[in-house]
Amino acid sequence: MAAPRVNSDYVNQIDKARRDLRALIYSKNCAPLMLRLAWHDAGTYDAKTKTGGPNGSIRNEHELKHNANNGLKLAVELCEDVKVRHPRITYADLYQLAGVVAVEITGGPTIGFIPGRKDSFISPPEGRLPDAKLGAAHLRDVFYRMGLTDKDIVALSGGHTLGKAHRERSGFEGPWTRDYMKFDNSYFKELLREEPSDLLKLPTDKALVEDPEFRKYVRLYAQNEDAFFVDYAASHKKLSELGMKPTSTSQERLRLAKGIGLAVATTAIILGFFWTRRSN
Ligand code: TBV
Repeated sequence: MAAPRVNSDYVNQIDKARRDLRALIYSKNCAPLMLRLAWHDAGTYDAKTKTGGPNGSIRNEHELKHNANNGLKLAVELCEDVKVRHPRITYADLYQLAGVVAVEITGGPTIGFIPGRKDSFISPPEGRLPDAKLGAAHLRDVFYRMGLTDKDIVALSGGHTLGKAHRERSGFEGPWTRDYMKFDNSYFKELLREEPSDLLKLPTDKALVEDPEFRKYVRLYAQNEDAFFVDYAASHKKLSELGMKPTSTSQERLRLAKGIGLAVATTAIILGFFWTRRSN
């Protein structure tokens, strides 16, 4: 499918969809689910084959049936209300915008959003998202495949500051933090706690404290929420733009055209100057 034409009308619709999403997520209390939707649409990216990624394919019936996506049909249906009101916006943009708004309205950092993602009906094979039962090596396999780094892994895992696991969806149960509708650095504080708690720790969560490279970031983010917010916003933006060619937006083409025009004009003036001097 073609990339949407990102003109002023499109940007306008994005602004309106952003407001609709704030209201929707507030009234349905579904920020964690929306963040998970954005992550699962984007987290299938394979940098080598340039397949998967934030392309709206998660709305396909068969991709929603992938094991990792249990429960996300509800999120896709909720987004459909916004899609109907702003039909030009691609599903790919809409789901990523929902993730950005979910973090914002629960108190997290502001995440830059660039529109222009293409929709696809081609779903990636099952098994590209991380398996909660595996450890550090597996997390690296999955995130390196997307072109992401150790720092991205730890920062993005901080997304578990929101929400909880549901036995009927994943087999696990319970929240990772006490105030699970607030986006903060408490996930990392809980990871480093010595005394046992009743909060959820998956094998993928434990891997972050046990691996020395991951642990450095866990300690930093537990101590310094500002550092976590800066890194989280950068990693989330990267995740949301995997496989996207930002230069294809019409605004950037316009900027490029202006730049070339200016360069040509400057050259002409300089040449003209020397030409005049020579002929005098
Ligand atoms: C839910 C673990 C954001 N994450 C969630 C569940 C599990 C995991 C529970 C699902 C349920 O029962 O409702 C088991 N999440 C993982 C693993 C995968 C996954 C291993 C791979 C399939 N998670 C995450 C990142 C981000 C999240 C990078 C966001 C940036 N996940 C997330 C939220 C919620 C879950 C906000 O994966 C709560 C949803 C790298 C809700 O409350 O409904 C940390 C990492 O995707 C594993």
